[in-house]
Amino acid sequence: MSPALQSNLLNLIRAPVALGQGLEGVDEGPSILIENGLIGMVESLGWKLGNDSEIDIRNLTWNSPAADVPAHQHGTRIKFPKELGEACQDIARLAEASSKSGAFTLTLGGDHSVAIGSIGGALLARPDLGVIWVDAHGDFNTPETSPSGNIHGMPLAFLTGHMEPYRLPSFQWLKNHLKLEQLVLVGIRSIDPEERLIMKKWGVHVFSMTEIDRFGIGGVMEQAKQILFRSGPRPLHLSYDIDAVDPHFAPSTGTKVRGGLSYREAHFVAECLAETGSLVGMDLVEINPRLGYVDPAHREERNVTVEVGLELIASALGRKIY
Ligand SMILES: [Mn+2]
Repeated sequence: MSPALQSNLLNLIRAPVALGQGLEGVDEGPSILIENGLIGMVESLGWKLGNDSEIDIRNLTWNSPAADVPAHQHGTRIKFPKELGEACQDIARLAEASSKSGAFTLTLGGDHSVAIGSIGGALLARPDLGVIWVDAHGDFNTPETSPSGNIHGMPLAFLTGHMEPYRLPSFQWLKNHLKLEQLVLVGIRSIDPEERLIMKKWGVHVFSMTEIDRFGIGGVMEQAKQILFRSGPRPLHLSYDIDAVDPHFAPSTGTKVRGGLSYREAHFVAECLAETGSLVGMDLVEINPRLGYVDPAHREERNVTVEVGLELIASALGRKIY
């Protein structure tokens, strides 16, 4: 158990949300992880399952009209802000209550938009939360820079308050914003051109694959911890997008980018955060079992991705090699 927690309880939030991106199937992430033994694994590592909640997704349908946010230079609108704002608020209520109770909060996506809820909620309970965002992408788009309008490419713009100027009513519950000293990105290798400009302007702490090549994953994680613990220890949240892992090891995901974390690098990130004793929450998002399922020849791809996802959770929950 992490010393930052008040018990060995782990609360599970199932967030089968897919509207933050364009492919059906990512909403099956929570159920496939659980069918493949998540709860037994969690308990075998010494945790007790507390609340096991699933958010209500009846209003999340692909037929909803895009909200009336004016089209920007790419001609895209932000897609499903009302539906996703409400879903994230449900997640945030659960995450806030879980954080206040001193339990570990594990949120299963769903696409990465769910982290607006899990982290936004955790921030209401712990405003000093540090976040390690592990991802192939920058996830810092705004409606003006986003080529797609998909919210799963924007969660960090929401969480840091850079979406405030767009005044989306369904996200008004998001109160405590992440300061950039509370956030590091790891594993990044695909940033949209204008997204890159705003990330540089704002001074985001980014450890791209280039830094991982240069310093090794051990060196990068030391630097990441130095940033997050600069003014003393703080509780940490790991937001893990499975697409950070190289598609060779985790192919069943919607926006694959080559040149990602190796199997061991992916695990090291989680192991080294577990070792800090400060980890209080984790998201695992963007596993899309359907992408490895439609064609029976790809069954193996789906299986390996789910397996890697389960193993990364185990590493974050304290499983060690030795
Ligand atoms: Mn992401």
